[in-house]
Amino acid sequence: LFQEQPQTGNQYLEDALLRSYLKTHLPPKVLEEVNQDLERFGNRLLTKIKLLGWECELNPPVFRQYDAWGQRVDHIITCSAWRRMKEIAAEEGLIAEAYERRYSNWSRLHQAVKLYLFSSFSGGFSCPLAMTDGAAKVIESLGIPGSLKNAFDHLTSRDPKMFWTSGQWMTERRGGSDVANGTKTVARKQPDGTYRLYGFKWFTSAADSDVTLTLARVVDAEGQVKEGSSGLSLFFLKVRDEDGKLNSIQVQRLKDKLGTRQMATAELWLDGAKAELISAEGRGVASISNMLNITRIHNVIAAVASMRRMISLSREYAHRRVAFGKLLKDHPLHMQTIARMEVQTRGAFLLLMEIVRLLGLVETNMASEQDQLLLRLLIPVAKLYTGKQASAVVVEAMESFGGQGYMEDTGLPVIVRDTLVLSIWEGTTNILSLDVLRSLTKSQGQVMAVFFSTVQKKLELASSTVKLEPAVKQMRDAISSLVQFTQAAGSKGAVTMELAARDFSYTLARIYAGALLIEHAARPDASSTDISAAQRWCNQELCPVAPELENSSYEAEEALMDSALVYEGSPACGSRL
Ligand code: UCC
Repeated sequence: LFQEQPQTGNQYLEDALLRSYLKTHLPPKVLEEVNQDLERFGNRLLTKIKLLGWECELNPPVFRQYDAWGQRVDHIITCSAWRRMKEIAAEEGLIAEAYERRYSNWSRLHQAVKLYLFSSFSGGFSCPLAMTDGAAKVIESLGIPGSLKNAFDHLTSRDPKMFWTSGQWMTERRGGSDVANGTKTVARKQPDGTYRLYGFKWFTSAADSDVTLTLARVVDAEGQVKEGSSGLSLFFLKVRDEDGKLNSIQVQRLKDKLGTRQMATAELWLDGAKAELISAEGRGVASISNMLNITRIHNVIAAVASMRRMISLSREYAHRRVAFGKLLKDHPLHMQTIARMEVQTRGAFLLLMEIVRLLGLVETNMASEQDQLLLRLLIPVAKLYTGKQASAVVVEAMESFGGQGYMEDTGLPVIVRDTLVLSIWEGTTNILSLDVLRSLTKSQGQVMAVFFSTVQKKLELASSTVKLEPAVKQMRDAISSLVQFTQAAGSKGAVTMELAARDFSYTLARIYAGALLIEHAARPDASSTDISAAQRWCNQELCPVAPELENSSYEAEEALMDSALVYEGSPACGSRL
């Protein structure tokens, strides 16, 4: 029995939704140029970059701690394909595009689309690019101070010889979520105004990067540090000096990860690493949030890209593979399964485009206050939701290949493994749900007002499209349930909201994506598939937080019962329950 290998072509040309989105939103002149660039890039991905990505998978980084003569060298050896990816990233302007702003507010979207096409072929190089973009963003938001101008130029360069990548060293031994309490690294001020960092960074991705941003606690004149979030400050450092020697950093070991194995993640000892303080003292978390918001958007890019890639392979395979006497594509149940994944991917894709559209407006001073609030809310919503969607879709898509999907050398398990991290790093689903609440609190509820008014406006656009009436009705019902929930939860206090945070965030994601799908389907040149995608999306439970409130899931007694259910029979806490 031999199977035919799925053969996909230029991923830009084959992505109908992407192309119709660009056609709808980009000004004609920008569309013309961007279209040309993406078609060319799609060919380069297909003919060159895809092979390099696979080479990166086959040749993961190796750690060499000592040389032949017993000298400690701590070399992380990466393969030539990985190093070539870095050059390609520069040549293609995968970071530069967003900062040069040659297409004004559309530059960010152009960059995001290129990253989206690149992601599944990048052999894991999307990760350093995410952090590089985040570092450039932090430096730009500081007004590109003189001391960081050189670094900014390197991070945003199109010259492969100049281009630098950045790390983001946030996670210490106590974990990566509770940064405020988990960060033990200290910073000692030097007579020349620089700092020396001492501490242990437990999870540093792309440890072969040129520079990094990291958090530490400044030691005061009495030798004390301030604990908690307000004791953290943000530092910039070069990983190596001019001679290529590590900056008083020791590599303890490389992490043995489930996926993203192409990319070196290391445990690092900082033993006096020379660094520059780049935030106000005690404003480390707020300052690194600029980076986090960018890396979280990259996470969304990767999530949508892996869904799109798996569907692309799956539909192509269905076109070739015969079972039970006919092609898979002629089995309605098989097509129904892929179509359901397609609808999920479309919703996620439009959420991504909305975020980068808004970011582009913010970065060119064209955003209203409402746009800024909406962006603040939608980043964690999209990150947490698409991470979960992607995990489900890629596993389902793997199954659509039968046993072949489980075979390593098809490359499919690699996509699955690499996707599973997307709901973990850059903030887990629950941490991001709490960040959604943080955005509500910080804006005193304004983000919700903007959310409701934006969704309503999008629905109004569809008022004359008869075929969208059922979807619009489902959305209006969901919105009124959400309004009722927010009123009810408001009178119940913080514990209710915390327990509801995940369902609430899912609700926001489903309603907002529903509005985007309806908006896209209400275009004059919308296709029947656009309408169907909107309708099918809206057929799901759009407001999962409402029935759960009805079920009393967020009451204190239910929270106690959660623990009882979890720990029944466990020797750990059994006696206390
Ligand atoms: O590093 C990692 C792996 C690297 C690999 C990267 C690859 C990316 C690949 C992408 C695809 C290929 S993983 C480590 C990830 N760690 C995190 O994401 C951290 C997760 N934890 C959180 O997000 C927490 O919620 C914290 C750390 C933000 C909580 O800290 P605090 O100090 O308790 O939070 P506060 O006190 O609420 O917030 C402190 C300040 C506030 O500002 P002010 O003081 O002005 O009121 C907040 O409003 O920070 C502000 N802030 C934010 N601002 C906090 N979060 C945000 C935000 N998201 N946006 C804007």
